[in-house]
Amino acid sequence: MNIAIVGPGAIGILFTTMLSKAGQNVCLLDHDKQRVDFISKNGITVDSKDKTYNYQVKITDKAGDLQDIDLFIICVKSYDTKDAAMSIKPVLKDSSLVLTLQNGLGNIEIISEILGQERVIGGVTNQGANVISHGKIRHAGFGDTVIGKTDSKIPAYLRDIREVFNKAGIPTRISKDIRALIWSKLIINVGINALTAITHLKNGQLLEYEGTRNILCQAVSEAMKIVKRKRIKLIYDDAIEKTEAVCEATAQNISSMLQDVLKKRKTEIDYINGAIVKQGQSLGIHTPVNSILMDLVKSIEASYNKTVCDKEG
Ligand code: KPL
Repeated sequence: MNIAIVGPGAIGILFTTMLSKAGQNVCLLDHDKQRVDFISKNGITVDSKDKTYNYQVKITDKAGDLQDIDLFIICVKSYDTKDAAMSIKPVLKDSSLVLTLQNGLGNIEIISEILGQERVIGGVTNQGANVISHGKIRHAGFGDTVIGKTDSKIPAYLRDIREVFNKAGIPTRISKDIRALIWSKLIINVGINALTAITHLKNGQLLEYEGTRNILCQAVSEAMKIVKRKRIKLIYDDAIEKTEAVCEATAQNISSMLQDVLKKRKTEIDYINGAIVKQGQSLGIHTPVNSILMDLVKSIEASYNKTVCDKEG
């Protein structure tokens, strides 16, 4: 399968490497020319549980290089979804499919509007990975990946993608209810991401302290009120239990939002806890804990460029 991965974050790099290693024809699209040159020369290094390996991958900074692509996998941050979709629009062939493996709410809608709903596949991954440096990642958690269509159909190409992913060592299954899938992942991110970004704790450490455990439970419980009102059937029974299980499964992982904060980058807070606050407002459901988490992360972002003394003064 000819695959293009859009977005050089940890998940984009991980999928590029695993799918290339499994013999697929994969190219990574990265807007940063300097990083493209570095990775072209040095390949990708993956630190995994028990081994480290280096792998040569195809990478480009020009969307025009991506010809005859069967599957685009969008791995950019939610606030870059529109730009990513626009950049690949000119190189799509009629049969090209576009899979989003992003966090947060709203990505399927944005991609569908720009590239056409019929080619869009929703997906979530609980693989945990962190960027260590240019071209070097740590594969910290081996969660599952779930894909599905918004119309609940299971066309043959969905099975093909599942097979390609499974053969590459990315455990993947298909769901008929993509909305449930996106919300099921969102709830986990609501419980983990902002809290780790604020406390600088790894996912597993959130369970070690009464305070963080309590806040995690409250943030998830608020989000569950929205889930119930919208009559969304999640893919697990107990949201708090599931979020805690993901903390354990990805215990050593630095969440994507904490990685952003550590690198002083914009976060996806508006698409995660911010999305819960917004939904709560439109449904008349109070979400005070999510609102505080959102305000704290936004304050952290806004004060990136202040020194400690500035902050004190
Ligand atoms: O999706 C994640 C993220 O960091 O964004 C989790 C599942 C929390 C793993 O770190």
